[in-house]
Amino acid sequence: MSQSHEYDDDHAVLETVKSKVKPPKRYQVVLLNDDYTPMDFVVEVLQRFFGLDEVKAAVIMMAVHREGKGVCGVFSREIAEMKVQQVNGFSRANNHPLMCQMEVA
Ligand code: TYC
Repeated sequence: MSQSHEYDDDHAVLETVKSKVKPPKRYQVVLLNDDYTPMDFVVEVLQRFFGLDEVKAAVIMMAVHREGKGVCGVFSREIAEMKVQQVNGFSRANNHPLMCQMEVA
């Protein structure tokens, strides 16, 4: 907290208090391209863990495929951590190298 003083028209001392509390950071959950994960599997991941319909999932998958990386969504730190674990766990359980990570938005 930082405090300062001002004076109003009646010369009364007014105290202003500035909060240093910042809004929580937001995190992008990002998928990375690779040469081995099937396109259908990536589309399924985007539908299953990010609630996207098939068309939106396919658009994001193709963007990742072409550009190397793409954002699946933006979340609080806790939710982003959970999504990354879910996606990487599901990919490993299905023997695909698909990589999901988080970045500060
Ligand atoms: N490049 C993969 C292929 O050609 C498809 C793919 C897309 C893999 C997105 C990962 O995050 C990814 N089968």
